[in-house]
Order: sequence, then C-alpha cells, then structure tokens
Amino acid sequence: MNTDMNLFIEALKARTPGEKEFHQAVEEVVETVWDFYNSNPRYKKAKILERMVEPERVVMFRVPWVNDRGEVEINRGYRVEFNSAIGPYKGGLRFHPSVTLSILKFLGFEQTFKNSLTTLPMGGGKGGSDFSPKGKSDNEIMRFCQSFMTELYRHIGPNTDVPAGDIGVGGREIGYLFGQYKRLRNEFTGVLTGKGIEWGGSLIRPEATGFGAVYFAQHMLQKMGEDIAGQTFSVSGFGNVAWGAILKINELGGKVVTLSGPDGYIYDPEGITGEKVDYLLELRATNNDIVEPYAEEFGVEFFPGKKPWEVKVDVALPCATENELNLEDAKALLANGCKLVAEVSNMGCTADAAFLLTEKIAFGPGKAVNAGGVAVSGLEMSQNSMRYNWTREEVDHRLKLIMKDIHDACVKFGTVDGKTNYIKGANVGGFVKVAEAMLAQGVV
Ligand code: 2IT
Repeated sequence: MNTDMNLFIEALKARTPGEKEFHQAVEEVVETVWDFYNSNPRYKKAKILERMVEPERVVMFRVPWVNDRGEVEINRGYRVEFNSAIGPYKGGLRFHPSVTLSILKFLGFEQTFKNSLTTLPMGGGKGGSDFSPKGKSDNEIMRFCQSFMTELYRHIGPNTDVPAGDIGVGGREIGYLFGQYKRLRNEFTGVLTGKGIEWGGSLIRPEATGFGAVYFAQHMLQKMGEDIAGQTFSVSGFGNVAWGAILKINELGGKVVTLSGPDGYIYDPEGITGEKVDYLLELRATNNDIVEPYAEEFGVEFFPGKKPWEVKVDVALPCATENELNLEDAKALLANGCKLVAEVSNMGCTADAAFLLTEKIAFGPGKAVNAGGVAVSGLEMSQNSMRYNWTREEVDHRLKLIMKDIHDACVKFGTVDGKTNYIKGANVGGFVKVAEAMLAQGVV
C-alpha cells in the first residue's frame, strides 16, 4: 500500500478511535481517489481530503419520552452535518438500535459524495437515534418523534439542513417530525423530504430509491449487452427500498425470488408479484421486523437465520443494511453464476466482498446505485421552493435522467482499459464537484 495513503488513514483512525464503519467508508473513498487527488496539487495544498473527512458539525442530544406504561425512556439523538460545500446538508434520519456516531458518520460521509453525483445542489448530512421502533405503538412513535424534533429543530431549516427518512423512518415518522417542527417554528417550509403527497411531498419519492437502483442496474446490464427482462434477482430486506425495486423489476420483465429480514429469508420461485408486493407494506406496518409471515401467507419456504445470497440468481440487490453481504456470500454468488451485484443499501457489502465482485463481475456501489432516493428528495425541495407539484411522469423522467448521468459519471471517471470500476467512478465523480466548491470558498 502507498505509504502516504497509509499515513493518512492511520492518522484518521488515531483521531477517531473505534469508529470502524466510518473508517471503512473513508478507506474505500481514499483508496480510489488518492491518485487523482495527488495529481492535483491545488487540492493537496488546500488539504481538501483532510477537510472532507472531518464533519462540519455534529450534534448529539438527549431524547426523553414517556412510553404507554407511563415510564420514562431515554434515547440518544444525532445529526451529523458533514459537508455544505455544494448545498444545504441533506440526508436521512435512521431510527434503529444499532445507530452509533460511527454509523452516522459513515452515512453522512457517503451522502456527501452521493448527493454530488445526483447533479443537484445538496450537501451531505445524516442523523437519527438508537430508538427501536420494533413493537412500539403509534402513540409512542409520535411522542418519540416530537421529543426528537424538540431539540433538532434548532439545527435544521430549508436552507440549512433538510433531513428525510432512512431505516425506521418512513412517511408516518416524517409526518410527526414535520408537525412538531411546524408548531415550534410557526412556519410551513420544505424542511423535511418524504412528506405526504397532500402536504408538500413529491410523487415517486416512496418508490425512488428502488426505481433509481433498477434504472442504474439496467444501465450496467446494457453496457454488458443485456437487460432486466428475463433475469432472476435476489433481494434482501422487505422495507421501502426492496418494495420499490421489486415494483420496477416486475414492470421491466425481471423476476424477484427472495426477501429477507433479521429472522432469515424467504424463497419464492414463482416470483414476488401482484398482491405479494402490496403485502410488503402490510408486513412493514406491523413494526415486528420479521419476514417469516410472508412464507406462511403465500406458502413458500422460509430459511431461518440465513441470508438470501446462497440462492442461484443472475443479479443480487442487497436492499437492507450495511455489511449485509460478506466475502463468503460474494463467493457463493459467483459460484452460482451471478453476473451483477448492485448495492441498494448503503455500504451493503464488506470491503473484501466489494473488491472481489469488482474484480470478477459488474459491481455497483451504494452511493451511485441508491442515489435515486435522495435525488427525488432534491426534486421535492425544488417543488417546495416553487410551491408547485410535478406529475408522476415529470418526476420519473427526471429521475431516469439523473440515474443515467450518474452512470455516465461512473463510466467517465472509473474506466481503465475498457473496464469500468464503478467504485472508483462514483468516488472520483462525486469528489470533483465538492472539491472544486471547497477550493472556491476558501479555508472554511
Ligand atoms: O441514504 C439515503 O440516501 C437516504 N436515506 C435518503 C436521504 C434523503 O435525503 O432523501
């Protein structure tokens, strides 16, 4: 390994002890942009990369609330405002017991590059809480969201920082958060995205991450002389992202045969279509976080404690969470003839798995593949600023153009000797715009 690069990474680790997910995300970027960075003395002199790995601001706060039994509960809230060089901080809120500062720093760091790739003017941020929505009542979720916003509202705003959903934060939570923000500020603004359609939300936002990922996978396949139609897909997770991806795969003639949860995976060889896709929304609404009921409902096989990557498919789409596909899983996919893996979850693959898949087949990294979600959030911000709503067709058309632009950027910055390394393409492509903006704005 390059010694200077090694020193950079070691210094980062010494300054941020224990933040292993953050280190993983930074290492992946640094390894792929290092040569480009060093061939541009302007960037080096201004210490652009050194500044990029340091969040502009981090807020951490207490979130006290009262459960349905009248007991006081305390969670920790966060907002990591990573980089505002090209626009207001933008990125989701994650409510999950696994949330730590390291996870939100990795997500906020990746978000900066992803948002740059969308071509829209959005900086990078991420936030959330170690709150677990599992088994909570609607009223408990509401009280938690209100308490969370009672602190967060001072740090965000439509021109400052615009949160959205992520794992554990969907339309219902955005509604409660928005209501509390509006009450505290006495302002109806586009401070959050993923809003309901009746109160400033954008059409296609719920589907956008999944739709965009399938558009991106389609460009990757077309580059290999293939298409979505006729291909078999494995999908992990069963939430909003998996749902959107399955809808679009079905529309384009592909077949999805798996879904998964923390409890295991289901295998549905006939394909997840029609009412089975709608059923995912019901399953999610139970707040139980298990996929097994799908197997009971539709009479298919359930594999407890297992991941779907052992199933033979043409294309694998991790749609659940970080590091859900490891080196062993990647080897199993390759042994079964899989030709494409596109991360729909953020950092869905471990570093060694992503490396192997890039070597052997076509591999799309999350910050490019899943950028359709935040891209439509950006379109929601535009519509809010105009006080106007675009049609479904208009939003979908723009989403398609954006995903094509992101694919073009990956090919432009990641192709060497005719082979595209999408990790490098996405990282260098996302880096350039942010770096130029930081240079132009001086040492801030
Ligand atoms: O990871 C992501 O890009 C998101 N959770 C969506 C962020 C957003 O602001 O829509």
